[in-house]
Amino acid sequence: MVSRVAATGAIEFKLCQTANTASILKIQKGDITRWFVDASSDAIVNPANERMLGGGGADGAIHRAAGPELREACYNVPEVRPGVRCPTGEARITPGFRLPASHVIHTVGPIYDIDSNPAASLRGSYRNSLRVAKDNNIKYIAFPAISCGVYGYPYGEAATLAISTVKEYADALSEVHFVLLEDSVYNVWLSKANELLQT
Ligand code: AR6
Repeated sequence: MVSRVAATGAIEFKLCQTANTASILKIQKGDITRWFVDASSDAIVNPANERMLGGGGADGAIHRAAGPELREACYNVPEVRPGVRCPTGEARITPGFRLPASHVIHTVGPIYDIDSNPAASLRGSYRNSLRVAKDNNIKYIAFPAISCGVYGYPYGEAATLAISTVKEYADALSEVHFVLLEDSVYNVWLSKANELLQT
C-alpha cells in the first residue's frame, strides 16, 4: 500500500515518479466549489452538459459559487453544432471567477443508460480534462465523480476507470485530487485506489 493521510485529511497515493516530477493522487470528502491549492495553476473539473450553460448537481453549485461571469464565459465558448459547446467526452477551460480555484475545466460525462460506449466516453472526459490542464500549465486539478450523479454511472466502474486513466495521463501535473461529496462514493474510490495503486 502506498497511501498515507495528508494534513488535510485527504488520503494520498503516489501516481508516478520520474527524475523531475512526482505526481500525487489525493482522495478526500468535500465540496469541490471550496477547493483550491494555488493562485494561478489550479483547476476544478465541472461535470457539465453539452450546452455548458449550467444545470443541477455539481454544475449548479459551481455556477452559483463562480457567479454570473462563469455563465457568460461558457456562453462565449463556440458551439461545435447547434446547442453543443462541449461534446460528450471532451473538455473546455474557463477562468474560475469568484471560485477559490483559478480555473474551471468543463467536461461532459456520458449518460450511462443512453451512451453506446459509456466507458470510452468517461475515459475521454478524464483524459481530455488532463490534456486541457497540461495545455494551460495547470499543476493541480480536482475532479468530482463525473457522471456518478444525474447521469447514473455505477460508482465502482466509474472509480476504476477514473483512477486508471488518471494514473496513465497525470504526468506533468503535480497533484490530482478527487473531491467527493458523498460517503458512499468516497468509500468506493478509496477502495479502488488501494487496489489499483498498490504496487
Ligand atoms: N462537490 C463535489 N461533488 C459534488 C458536488 C459538490 N459541490 N455536488 C454534487 N457532487 P452530478 P453528472 C457529486 O449530478 O452525473 C448536471 O445537471 C454528486 O454527488 O453533478 O455528471 C449537469 O448540468 C455525484 O457523485 O454530475 C449535467 O446535466 C457527482 O458529483 C448533469 O448534471 C456527479 O454528479 C451531469 O451529471
